[in-house]
Amino acid sequence: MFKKAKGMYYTTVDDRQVIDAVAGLWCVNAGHGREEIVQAVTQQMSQMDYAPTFQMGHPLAFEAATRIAQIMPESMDRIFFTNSGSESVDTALKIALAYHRARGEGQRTRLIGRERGYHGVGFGGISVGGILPNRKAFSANMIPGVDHMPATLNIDKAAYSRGQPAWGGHLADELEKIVALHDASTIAAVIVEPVSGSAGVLLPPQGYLKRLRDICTKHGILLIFDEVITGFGRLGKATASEFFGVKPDLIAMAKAINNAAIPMGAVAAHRHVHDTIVDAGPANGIELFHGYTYSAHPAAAAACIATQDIYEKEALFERAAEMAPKFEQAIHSLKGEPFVKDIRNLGLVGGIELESREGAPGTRAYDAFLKCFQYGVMPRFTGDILAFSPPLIVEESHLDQIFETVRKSLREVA
Ligand code: PXG
Repeated sequence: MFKKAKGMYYTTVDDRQVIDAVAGLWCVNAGHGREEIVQAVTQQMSQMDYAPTFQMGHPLAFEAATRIAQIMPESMDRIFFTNSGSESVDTALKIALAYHRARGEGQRTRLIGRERGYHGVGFGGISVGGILPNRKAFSANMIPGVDHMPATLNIDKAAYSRGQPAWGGHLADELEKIVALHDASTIAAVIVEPVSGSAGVLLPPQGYLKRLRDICTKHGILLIFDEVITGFGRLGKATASEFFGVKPDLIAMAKAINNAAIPMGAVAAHRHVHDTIVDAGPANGIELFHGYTYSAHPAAAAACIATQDIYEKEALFERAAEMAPKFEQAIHSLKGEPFVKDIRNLGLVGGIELESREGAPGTRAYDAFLKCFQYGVMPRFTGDILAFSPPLIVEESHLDQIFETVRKSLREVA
């Protein structure tokens, strides 16, 4: 349990310092305890605690939207605020359905996700997601008409890839097979994480995302990037879309949008998608029946603006890009340590996959995690994968501390 956080470190309830190797939960990209954010939120809470965003509005909502729009890919400047990644995913899926209906193609209701995809825990997110434990208890109640593409990880073909694996671009063609099975006229959208984080750092093979884009464009299907983890500098650019040079129609985000100081998420829509829905709406009526009490909450919006200021002033996205080669070097130095079977990385995200114990999958990474924690480092673990995504303020000395601790921990795990 933690009681304090500052910069790269947490303090536990028993007063130990633990270095944060995963930015909280992939979200505290500017580091902990940023005074600028504290002040902006405090000031806003004393000035105005809450204002509705149904029919009414407040300036910070528009200011925050403008700031987000400025760093989104060109023309993706229509912003819808939510309070979490799960809500952003559901919002993006609904916008996709509304878009097709507005165009007179309301029969396009099918949604395509991917095996091992994580899109939060709403019914939409678990339906398009591919994480078994999140799905099986609710399987009878998934939203209908969903299909899944295969995951892109193949350790036999692409172990120890540095950056994007050379193998696997052809996996995007599986989408063509799904289109052939269901017909494009029934498909509304494809949703993927450009880099998947919580399933254990699964990277897009070279050419894969561009091929998905091309197939979607060819068949009039919207492409949604779930950038809840990749947004706001994780790969060294504002978005993964910018990093890969592939533009989706909708981007779901959350987490680092305001350094996780107050719950907030957002969806960025391409103008064309926004305008299609809004132009088809009734005059003076509501175009999209969707929104949350706390959409663009004043405190969250204040934290968002202060966070964007920090990213800009400290050039943290560029800093992430600068640190990425050092991060790559440090994480790959663990090749050959006990039980390590794969290491993969991109930007400031990395995963170390361990051989599983027979009959007890997940226990080895968990033991390694406990050792690391005991020695003052907090990575993330999922299955037998240790995941790393440090705050973008990370320094070389922190990287040394993180990965030397992991080395020591792995040597002590049976
Ligand atoms: N999409 C992606 C890609 C995510 O990583 C969500 C949506 C949902 O966001 P909310 O804010 O509703 O939780 C996420 C969240 C882990 C872990 O173990 C990852 C997430 C959440 C909790 C645990 O790595 N990512």
